[in-house]
Amino acid sequence: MKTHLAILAALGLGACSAETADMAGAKGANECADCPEMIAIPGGTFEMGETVDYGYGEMDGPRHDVTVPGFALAKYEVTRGEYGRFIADSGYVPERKCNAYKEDTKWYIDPERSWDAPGFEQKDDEPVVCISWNDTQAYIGWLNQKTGQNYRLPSEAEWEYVAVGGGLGASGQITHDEANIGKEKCCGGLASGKDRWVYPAPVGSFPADRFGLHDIRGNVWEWQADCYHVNYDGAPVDGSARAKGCDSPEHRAVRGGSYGDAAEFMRPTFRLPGPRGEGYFTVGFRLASGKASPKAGTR
Ligand SMILES: [Ca+2]
Ligand SMILES: [Ca+2]
Repeated sequence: MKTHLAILAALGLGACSAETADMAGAKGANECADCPEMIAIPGGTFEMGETVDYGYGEMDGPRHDVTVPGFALAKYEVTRGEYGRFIADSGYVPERKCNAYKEDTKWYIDPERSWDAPGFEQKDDEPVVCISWNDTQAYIGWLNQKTGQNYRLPSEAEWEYVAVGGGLGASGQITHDEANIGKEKCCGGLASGKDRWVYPAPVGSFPADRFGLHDIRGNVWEWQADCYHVNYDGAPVDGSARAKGCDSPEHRAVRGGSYGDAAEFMRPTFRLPGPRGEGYFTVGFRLASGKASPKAGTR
């Protein structure tokens, strides 16, 4: 996502060691008409993060062991159709602060754009964008009330764990045959090979990873539960989201790159911050559920 969304980056791989899954709360399929399709992810320990320095100081490290309990992650990004049902049912008014860019412009908040008018044509089976982190929380609150489930955003640890263990482009070598990505050089969408999309593709247009998850890489960035901190000093090591001690408490992390980004942004350890009250025309979200309750351990 253009370099301005932030400042930052990283790379790394770690071996996943599968353990007996604690699948408390993990759902393997649709629980109800309004419930998203969830994939059970077995727990394990992996090496998270890698220290990098792009000229702004060290970030995204140190590399450290994290043990992720079994949990469940949605097979697809939340779609525009799903978000639209929430809006129609609840009357919720999303924050209309959608960041976008045009050719040769920097990011700016475009008051004309919103989840239902992101600046390009969209169908209901494409991922919703232009929603803030706060808007994701409103959706999750509504969905939990409606379904009796306990959905949430994934933690950065959970997301990186599946990005590494999913096997798809774990080295960061994602191509247009594997995911909806953008131009090699900054910035914007590009259709090439099996990637026929300049803007978001219908979810599930590309092959699933080893877990059965689609579009972890590319299509749209995905909001994470964690407040943003430049490195992992003081971060939980139990797979839970970082909720305190952040140097940017009003920012939340996004992961995975988008239709408008080059493959280098798809590396498992790559992360960027965004203000929780603003959206981006390249950022959506994905639901998680199941165990990720904080324990005492931190780095
Ligand atoms: Ca594309
Ligand atoms: Ca994605």
